[in-house]
Amino acid sequence: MNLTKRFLQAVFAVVFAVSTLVIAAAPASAASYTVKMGADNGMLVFEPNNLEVSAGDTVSWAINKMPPHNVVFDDAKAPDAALAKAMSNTKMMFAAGDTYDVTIPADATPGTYTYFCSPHRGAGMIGKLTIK
Ligand SMILES: [Cu+2]
Repeated sequence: MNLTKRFLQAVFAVVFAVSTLVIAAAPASAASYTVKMGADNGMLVFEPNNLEVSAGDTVSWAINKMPPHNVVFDDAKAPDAALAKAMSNTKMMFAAGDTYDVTIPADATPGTYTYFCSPHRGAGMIGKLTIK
């Protein structure tokens, strides 16, 4: 076997190994969503305030306008109270661009989970996350 052929075989092996890793790291169906906290016009809302997601998807709540904000799921009304608690971030977020990310677990109980921003709940800063 000449050296060129051996080299090409080695290159092919590396390319195959890397592409396998990339495929394993990024399931084809997973999607990413961003929810703005505070609309561009300064309204105290989540935008969008209604989102439908699947297991494996990631939702990123991002500080946009009128902070502080947080993301608190209403566990009393949730299809799965433990998941609602796990997805909550009661800590206040202040800085523009700060994000809070949640990846929907594979064993998530489907249904609609309602959440709110605790300082702005009364102003209507409420959102819905529906897990399919
Ligand atoms: Cu808020």
